[in-house]
Amino acid sequence: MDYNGSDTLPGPRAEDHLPHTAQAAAKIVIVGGFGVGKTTMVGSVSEIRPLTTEETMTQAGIGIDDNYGSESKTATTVAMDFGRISITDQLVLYLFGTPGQQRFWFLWNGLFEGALGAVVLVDTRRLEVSFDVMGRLEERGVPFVVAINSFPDAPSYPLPELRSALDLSEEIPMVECDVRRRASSRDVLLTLMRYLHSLTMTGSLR
Ligand SMILES: Nc1nc2c(ncn2[C@@H]2O[C@H](COP(=O)(O)OP(=O)(O)OP(=O)(O)O)[C@@H](O)[C@H]2O)c(=O)[nH]1
Ligand SMILES: [Mg+2]
Repeated sequence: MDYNGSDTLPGPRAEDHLPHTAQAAAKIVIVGGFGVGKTTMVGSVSEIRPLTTEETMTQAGIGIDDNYGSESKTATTVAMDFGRISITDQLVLYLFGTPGQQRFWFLWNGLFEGALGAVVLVDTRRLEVSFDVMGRLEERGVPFVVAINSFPDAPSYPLPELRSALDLSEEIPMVECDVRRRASSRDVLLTLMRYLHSLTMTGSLR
């Protein structure tokens, strides 16, 4: 077997190494329906090159793949996204984005395993899918925050109206975001961490 050239493989980059101050790590899942921006969020916020498992959506997927008229979307996650962010010097989050197409939802249970919390990404054009998503997290006892990813052509509603439409209880944080922006995605994760901390303080975190 020819191993010529194997020494030219790129080695780990400086940013791939865990900060030496890291003391704790938590697994966080980014979940939501098809095309809400999960892969975009993991990619925008990750400090390591994110792992994606995207496949091109082709004509063959017509009638099988979910489609809601997002003509510009050409790829879809078939297994998971993976990224990492140091949220403080001590705390590192491992981010797992789920596939959004319903035919891959069977993979979610594995991805939820050991997760400390979740971000539910919501597109206001398709609120209905969020009920299934939140229901599954509740079933698995994974606490979550809701982040409304604002697409330009999506209807904009006041957050209290959305909260009521999603039948979301008052204590669950809800924020607006633009997952293409690193700072915005990071703010969502900080909201989740603050929420998890408050649950720990009140003893409600399982
Ligand atoms: N305008 C706008 N476009 C966005 C935003 N977030 C994501 N997009 C675009 O919307 C498309 C969908 O994003 P993805 O990140 O692939 O969505 P996903 O949830 O991972 O999709 P699946 O894995 O197929 O479920 C991409 O073309 C993004 O560039 C946003 O906040 N605003
Ligand atoms: Mg994706």
